[in-house]
Amino acid sequence: MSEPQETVETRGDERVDLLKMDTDGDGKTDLWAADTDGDGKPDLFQFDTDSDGKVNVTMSDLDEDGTPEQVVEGDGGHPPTP
Ligand SMILES: [Ca+2]
Ligand SMILES: [Ca+2]
Ligand SMILES: [Ca+2]
Repeated sequence: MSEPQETVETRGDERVDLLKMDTDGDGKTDLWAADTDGDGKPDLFQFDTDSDGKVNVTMSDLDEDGTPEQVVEGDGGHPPTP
């Protein structure tokens, strides 16, 4: 019943969440900014737009220029750690 999941490329495999935010104040994280290659700069961004705890939009900024190269629906194969 789940739709085929698009995956995004990331710079590395070592996900570290640099930023987690609860933008709507319901107590659940809905914005993640993660560093996947250990250089301390975020390159994976995820948004839970309907606050159900599951990521709706994933963006990967492969060259870290601030503009995401890949944008997919869902978690892009990179579910956030709870
Ligand atoms: Ca929230
Ligand atoms: Ca990085
Ligand atoms: Ca969601």
